[in-house]
Amino acid sequence: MLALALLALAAAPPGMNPNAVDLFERDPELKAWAVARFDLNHDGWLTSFEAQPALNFFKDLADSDGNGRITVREYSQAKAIIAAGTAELAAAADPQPAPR
Ligand SMILES: [Ca+2]
Ligand SMILES: [Ca+2]
Repeated sequence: MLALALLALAAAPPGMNPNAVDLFERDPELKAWAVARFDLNHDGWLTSFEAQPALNFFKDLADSDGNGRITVREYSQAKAIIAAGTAELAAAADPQPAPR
């Protein structure tokens, strides 16, 4: 498990946000959501690879005015949406391929 995670980190392309995992480590509620949706190998842990689409999804969801920055207000609104379970609706509009 650990070896696999390290391999994934080592193989991460340079364009990835290295803080993606940190965001979820800092916020247990957000992490629970991200692990439920984006933990591709179901090991209960998000690698940088897995956290990246989660971060991108969260940014799309949270950045309601589309200015590329997440304010504290946008962050808490996005968390409210996630908590309400309506993130699934936004996911349907996301072009990212979902597992069937
Ligand atoms: Ca995983
Ligand atoms: Ca914004």
